[in-house]
Amino acid sequence: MTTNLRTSAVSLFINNGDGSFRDGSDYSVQKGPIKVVAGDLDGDKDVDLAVLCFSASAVSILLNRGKGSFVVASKYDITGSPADLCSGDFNGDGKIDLVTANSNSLNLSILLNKGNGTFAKDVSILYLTNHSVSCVVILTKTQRLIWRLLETKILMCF
Ligand SMILES: [Ca+2]
Ligand SMILES: [Ca+2]
Repeated sequence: MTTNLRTSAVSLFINNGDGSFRDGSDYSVQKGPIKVVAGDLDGDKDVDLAVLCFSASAVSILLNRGKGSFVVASKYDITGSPADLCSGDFNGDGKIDLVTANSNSLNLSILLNKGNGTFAKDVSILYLTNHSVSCVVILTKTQRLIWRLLETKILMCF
């Protein structure tokens, strides 16, 4: 998968199994895609994709339809110029959630997975110090650190 920053598209290249790849299939997302995270977002045991689109301040969700094809299923607007995207199960319900680091608004946005590939939008925001947030890292084995920090409103600085 490549993100094509100056466009509104990502390109998927399927591995032939010998180190070569089939020609890419393009998928339209929001403007300025910069990062992709992979994981089973809808619980059907195949790998789906979440794409961070910097210029549009949005996350696009691509659900796997099998045999290397995807459908752009939904998008979520994020305030504050999201600069990074990570995944993890932040509330411990077994469903992969998403978090963005927002470089202009100095916070994180959490998208909680409902289990079918749709997300509760911006349900929790952690306000940080006066430093710009450029990346997020999941620090614990349980992947619950950020969620605990949100509940206790501890300030973090990256
Ligand atoms: Ca899936
Ligand atoms: Ca979860």
